[in-house]
Amino acid sequence: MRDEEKDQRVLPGLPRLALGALSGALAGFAALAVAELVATAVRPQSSPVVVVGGASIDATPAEVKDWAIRRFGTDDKLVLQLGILAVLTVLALVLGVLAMRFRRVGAVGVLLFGAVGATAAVGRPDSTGFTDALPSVVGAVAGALLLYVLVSRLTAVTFPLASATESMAEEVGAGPPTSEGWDRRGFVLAAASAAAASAVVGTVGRSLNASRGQDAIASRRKVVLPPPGSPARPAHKRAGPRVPGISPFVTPNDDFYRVDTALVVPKVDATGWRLRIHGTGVRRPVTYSFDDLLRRELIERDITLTCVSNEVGGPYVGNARWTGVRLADLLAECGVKAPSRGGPADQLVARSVDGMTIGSPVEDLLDGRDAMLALGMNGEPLPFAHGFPVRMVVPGLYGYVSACKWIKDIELTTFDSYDAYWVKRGWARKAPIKTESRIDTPKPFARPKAGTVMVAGVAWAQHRGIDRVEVRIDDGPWQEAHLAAEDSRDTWRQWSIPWQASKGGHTLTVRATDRTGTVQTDRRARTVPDGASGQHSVVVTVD
Ligand SMILES: Nc1nc2c(c(=O)[nH]1)N[C@H]1C(S)=C(S)[C@@H](COP(=O)(O)O)O[C@H]1N2
Ligand SMILES: [Mo]
Repeated sequence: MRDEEKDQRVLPGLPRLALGALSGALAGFAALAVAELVATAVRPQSSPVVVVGGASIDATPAEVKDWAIRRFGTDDKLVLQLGILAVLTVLALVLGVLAMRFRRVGAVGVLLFGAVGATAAVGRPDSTGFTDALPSVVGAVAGALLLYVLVSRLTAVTFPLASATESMAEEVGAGPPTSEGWDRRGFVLAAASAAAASAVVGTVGRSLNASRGQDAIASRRKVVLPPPGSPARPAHKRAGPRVPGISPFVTPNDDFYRVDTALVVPKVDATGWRLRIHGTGVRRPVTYSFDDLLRRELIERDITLTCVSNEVGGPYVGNARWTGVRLADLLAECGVKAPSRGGPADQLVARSVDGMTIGSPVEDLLDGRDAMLALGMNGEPLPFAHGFPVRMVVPGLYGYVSACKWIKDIELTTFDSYDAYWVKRGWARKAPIKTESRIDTPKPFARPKAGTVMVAGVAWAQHRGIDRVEVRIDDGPWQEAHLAAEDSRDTWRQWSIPWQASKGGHTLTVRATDRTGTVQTDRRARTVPDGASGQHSVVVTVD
């Protein structure tokens, strides 16, 4: 009698498939749990979901990634990981069903997923070598073994010896030794203990991984930022409009938008951190420690950061008081010259500990603007999510071409010879921030009462400065809004205008004019390749 006929007889169709699928799911769960535990010994970034997630982020076309950032915001990473888990679950269920028919194929399938994870792990730009493959490999072996064991219980009446099972096929055909014809007790026992063990192993692994980085946390706690030699303008000089609902001039660190590709926030120990500056036209390559930078004169500047993925009216813009060292000084000390003064390098490529590459025009960095290596954000050391210990901040350039977080290396090169991470994925090589304005209040679809309604928001054109903001009600004339005193041309400006609101539906539209005289265009452009344009409108109903 052929194997599958025997199996069908001992356990009827549907429950048989369901139990096979369950075995697959348990095997997948066990594989991930074991991998998580192994990752604690390697590094949290080597866990399969993280490496496969990272590889998918890198492989995602600009349009899709941009959509994900817009659609899910800072939750995009959570959504991605849940998506990967969902796909893995489906595949595990299928493998389980397959394994009922072809026991070895199921196990080999699990191992193949391990190979995919291992390949992704070793191929990550921040990979530390073949050890990164260990979590995927060990996890897959554990999963494959478990699947084999479970399916054996389902398809063989006499376990544990699979070979014995085969040789006894005749016997089995002659009459199953148990009333159900499959090792129900053995299966339930194996499945339940595997599930319990996986839950424990996975939980322990997760919490160990989450508690990693204590040295980095301690090193951050120890940082004392000396008073800046060159302080920012005093805050009292810029009494902004106090309108409820308007963005505060300074965005608190906890509210500051976060956009990056890191599925695990890098926790860098400042004590061991080094920054190397080298490359084309660097006459004296140097390496700085964190203390080297702290000992230099610090500048403190208010600078508004904006993401190229920010849609018109979107949330990916924030203003902070940054403390750091002037990048131009460091470059000058290394002998770097601006291209306009004969320097051979026109692109500065910053590299982070997590393998990000960000390219900025050398000309912009040396034109006198306050491009800096920031160590502090709003009076405290950089939060880990915003680049501790050191990141770049450059007024006037979108984050993806300037604001490298967790920076560790600066290479001078040319735009002709190297495309940085986002450029390879369809974004523009150079991207100055576009003149934009946003209505913060009233919110879309608000229902204010008729009478005086304050319309207010922020406008930005970093490094050019905002000169005027105008608001239009429906198709009426543009009316000039009141602008808060300018802090510097590198920050946004708050604006407000009282509106005598009459009952009914209204559309409010805002536009800014920058100091070059450029009026914010009403021509809508998508975020890819160099930033969205258009005017922000809000529709409200006045009661
Ligand atoms: N290492 C690293 N640095 C990075 C990124 C990243 O993905 N990785 N994203 C950049 C982008 S696109 C932006 S807009 C800013 C956002 O900085 P924030 O998260 O501190 O607001 O960081 C930039 N620096
Ligand atoms: Mo960005």
